[in-house]
Amino acid sequence: MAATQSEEETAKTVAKRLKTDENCPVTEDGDSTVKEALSGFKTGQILRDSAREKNIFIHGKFDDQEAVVILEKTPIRQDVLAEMFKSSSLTLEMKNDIYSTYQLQPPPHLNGIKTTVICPATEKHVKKYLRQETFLINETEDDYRSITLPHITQQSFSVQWVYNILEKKAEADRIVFEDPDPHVGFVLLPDFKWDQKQLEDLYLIAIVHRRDLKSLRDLTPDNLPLLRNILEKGVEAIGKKYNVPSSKLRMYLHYQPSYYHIHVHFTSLDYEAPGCGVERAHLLTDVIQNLQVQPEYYQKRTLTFPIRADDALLTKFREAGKI
Ligand code: DD3
Repeated sequence: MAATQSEEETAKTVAKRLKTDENCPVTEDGDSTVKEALSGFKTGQILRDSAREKNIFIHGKFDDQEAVVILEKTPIRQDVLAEMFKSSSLTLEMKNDIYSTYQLQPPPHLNGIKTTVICPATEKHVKKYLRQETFLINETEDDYRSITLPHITQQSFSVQWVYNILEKKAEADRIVFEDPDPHVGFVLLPDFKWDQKQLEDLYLIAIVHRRDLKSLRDLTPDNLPLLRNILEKGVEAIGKKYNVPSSKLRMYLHYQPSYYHIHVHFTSLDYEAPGCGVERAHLLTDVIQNLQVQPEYYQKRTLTFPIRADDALLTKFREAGKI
């Protein structure tokens, strides 16, 4: 019964590499390196790719689970050059006068591709990566109350991954700094857009412990101690760990945020992070001052933000005759 045995063997391997109930290639326990973990991925639509950014976003399936896989080549690091030159093979492509081109084959450990897997992925995840036209919305106080707030309540976007971080159920080993205070405390950790291999594209997020603040719109002067705490201790922790001073840090909140649990972005000034433009980013220092000058600033002011053509919120603004 060799066939049965190999089938059993396969089932065991699959069970080992797939975590519990989901047929997604997640490894939590034991070895974090899994061979052929992506071999079960059936490629579907290419959602987006960029030769300049050297990445590709693929919609596909693991068995019957919808998934998005993101592959990205990362920058070449100076500190590995010596080893790279020493242990790579070189294949000539062409030679002409003083000019020649090659394919260099680095050893596997210097040739990694940053990979992100979202599985099971919802339609929202799939849409997120499709290129889309965007529009600006000027959201008044009334618009927020009558259109945006009902929309975010009704959609009930999951922030389970945020709670997992706060409860140390995920990424606990990646935490750079934590202030455990329930009112002004937060967790600072690398955003997963950053592979932490170089400081040029440094990207961390401060996620607050309290769970009652959805976005900028909820901020009042009561939250000034929280915001000042994030500014002060976030800067201090990043200075200590990465030796990057506050004068090289861009600290801001998004409006609209991509998840409705208040958080602050810390990115390197030398890196034009996606979403750091004027149409979406609100500098933490400005937010603090606005609240000092006008207590109801973020409840009263019209806030402008970009929105994708396929976003349901845009439809709601259209239906209300607001654009
Ligand atoms: C997200 C915004 C959210 C797809 C993608 C990202 N940093 C995260 C889960 C864990 C994380 C993040 C949603 C989701 Cl690619 C859908 O981001 C995260 N962990 N930004 C960290 N450290």
